[in-house]
Amino acid sequence: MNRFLNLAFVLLLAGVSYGAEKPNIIVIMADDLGYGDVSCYGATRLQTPSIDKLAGEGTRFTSGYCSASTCTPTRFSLLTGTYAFRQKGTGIAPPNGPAIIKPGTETLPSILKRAGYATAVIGKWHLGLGEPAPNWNGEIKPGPLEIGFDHCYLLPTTNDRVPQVYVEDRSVKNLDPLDPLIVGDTKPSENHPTGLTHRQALKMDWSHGHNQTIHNGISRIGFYTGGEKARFRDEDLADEWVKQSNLWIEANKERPFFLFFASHDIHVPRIAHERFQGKTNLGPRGDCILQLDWCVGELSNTLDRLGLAENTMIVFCSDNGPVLDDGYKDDAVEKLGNHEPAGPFRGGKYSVWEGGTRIPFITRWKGRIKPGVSDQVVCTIDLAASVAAMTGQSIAQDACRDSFDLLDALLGKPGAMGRDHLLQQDNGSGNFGLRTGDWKLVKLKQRGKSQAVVSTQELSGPTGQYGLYRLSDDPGERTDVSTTNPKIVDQMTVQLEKLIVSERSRP
Ligand code: NG6
Ligand code: CA
Repeated sequence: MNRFLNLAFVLLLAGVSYGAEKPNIIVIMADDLGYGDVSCYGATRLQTPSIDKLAGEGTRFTSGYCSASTCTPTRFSLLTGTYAFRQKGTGIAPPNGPAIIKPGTETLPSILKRAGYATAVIGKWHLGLGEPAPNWNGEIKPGPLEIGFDHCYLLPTTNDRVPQVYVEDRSVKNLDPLDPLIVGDTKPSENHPTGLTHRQALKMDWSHGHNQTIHNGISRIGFYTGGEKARFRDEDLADEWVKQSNLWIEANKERPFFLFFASHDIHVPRIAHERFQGKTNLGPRGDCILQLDWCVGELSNTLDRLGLAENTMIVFCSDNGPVLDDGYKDDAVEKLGNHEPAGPFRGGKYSVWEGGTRIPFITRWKGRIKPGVSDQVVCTIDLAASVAAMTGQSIAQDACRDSFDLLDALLGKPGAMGRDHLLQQDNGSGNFGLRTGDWKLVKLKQRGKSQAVVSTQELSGPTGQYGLYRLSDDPGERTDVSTTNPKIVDQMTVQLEKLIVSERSRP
């Protein structure tokens, strides 16, 4: 008895709780990848064998969501477990934007770190760095290392924004102090070449925005000079992140690890490595999907090689729905043909229609998740509470305020329930979607027409501020049934407004 008590005491001190499981966790988040962009979700114009293999070995969700239809708010919610609209300044982050997630915030990585995990983010960050701005030539802080990651290897924002350098832990990699990196939003000198002044020489022309500093033949959002030795080629991003991920996994294979692999594919500018260029008939957008699939295959191979596949849970997802023309002339519209980036859903990036946030969502844990398909509603925002439950960690009441413990549903357990409701937001305009069971309410406060081309279909309605759709009959949200279902509209409007003004929704 005494020996048992001693053992229990030792386990308690070591933070081990009974029933807790600590598999490695890899979250692979694609960028701007739509529900219909991969073959296991219905794409026929290209094949994504590695993503399909994950789906075949795990649970493929047909109602898997990200929280928002743009990048920054989805990533904010993934990491904090809180709806982004609850915090100001969580819209698309600019090149010199400060760290949006404040040090001390409970996050997915901080929970896992407490559970004894090694934690890293490799890939696109887009959640701001530094305070009040990133110190490109010195220590870049706060950043991922202040909110629970042990290691980071980042593209600071998006690759259509300046600068094209890696931030490794707290500094710009390979920066020569004699050639400082200067990033700004005003033109550095009269003769600084831009996408406007040197348009003829660009290797990929812009269609809207994206006409400032040129690097690697592509003009971007924002201006920069210097840091020449630190700059990368767009073509090499995916390879570098796979290489860095493999190194990090190998170095941390003896303990539980959490890797957030944040791919830049298939965000603009869509410049895949030369070996993928022209390999689909969908243009660069399709080629980048192949590159993304290759990354997934490489990471899976690494797990197999190291004998970790049965001890690693992979979550594959996207940060928002698809867009065709997002600022560069890359033939995404012209070569689309019958490819349906959002699958059967309406809208895409920037919208609160299903296409904005319903995404490919796959969980795989070999030997633990029984292969299958689930129609339960799950969201990237739920990973924080779910992995806390899995690893036996408790979360303070005021943290991860909208994250639900959906562990059983995420593990594909038969009969396990997903969410009964989910709020969907855009970049923060005040438009919302609310899915409750089979019903979807949209609140359209703003209807500005953006220059981005999200779909080749022109759909109208609803006529009022609110629209109601029944997803089982009408997954494409074509027919507004609000006038024939006034009670449901009333109930859901009250539910939506409550969710918006309340501080939290986590049970
Ligand atoms: C928009 C950009 C778009 C893309 C988006 C962020 C223009 C005209 N458009 O402002 O190209 O970068 O921001 O995308 O500049 S996200 O996936 O990171 O949210
Ligand atoms: Ca995105």
